[in-house]
Amino acid sequence: MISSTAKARFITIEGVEGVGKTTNIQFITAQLEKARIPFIVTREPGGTPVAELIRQLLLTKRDEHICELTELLLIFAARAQHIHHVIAPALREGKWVVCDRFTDATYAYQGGGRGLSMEKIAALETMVQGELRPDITYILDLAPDIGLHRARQRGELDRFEQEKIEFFNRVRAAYLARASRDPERCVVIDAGMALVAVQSAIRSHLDVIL
Ligand code: T5A
Repeated sequence: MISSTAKARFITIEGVEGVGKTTNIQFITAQLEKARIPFIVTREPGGTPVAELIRQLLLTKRDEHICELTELLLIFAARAQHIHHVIAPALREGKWVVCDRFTDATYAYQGGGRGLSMEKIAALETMVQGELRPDITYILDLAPDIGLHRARQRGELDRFEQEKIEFFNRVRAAYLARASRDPERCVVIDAGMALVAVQSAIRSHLDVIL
């Protein structure tokens, strides 16, 4: 129920590449500003100088193959750093945190995409995050070929964006599976709609919370 999210302060935004996360985070923060809610905006992987270095390791294509387990551990290493230095302090200070991707991305990309066990991911989630979970997650849902087309228009593709379409189909399916298991937290929005319609859907949800 919406009323149960009245105290929500940790918002994440998720979806496959090029789905409009960055664009819609700007919209979300504009709504928070209007409501005079103190907030920070951050992203994963990244959000601190060290975590941003790990992001570079993860996104840059190299001759040496990064094995699946290394990828998973790097993502959680960056997340531990990010939580310790940025997310937890902001929440303690009463600031809302708006984060571009979080652990749902790990379940979707490393679990769905790479095929790592969800149990292994859940064990790391508990180790790194303790009780910390997002209060609201907007999952922007879009056919991966459309999102990748948008991403390609920006130029060079990163290590993930070079994956085959089947990889992204599994990522999308994993996001939707998580949303159906946790409908109170996850708000699925059709990101194939015009931007104004996507933002209207986000605003309808945010208006109730704010
Ligand atoms: N990763 C991350 C993991 O594998 N595991 C993890 O645990 C985590 C946290 C990070 C990569 O790391 C992986 C997943 C990722 O591959 P990223 O930079 O966060 O990469 O993710 P990207 O998806 O690559 O981010 P993008 O910047 O490409 O996409 P956005 O932010 O979703 O899209 P945005 O807002 O830049 O929009 C793209 C274009 O589409 C237009 C925009 O104007 C822009 O030109 N657009 C629309 N056009 C038409 N209609 C709409 N409704 C539109 N919305 C936006």
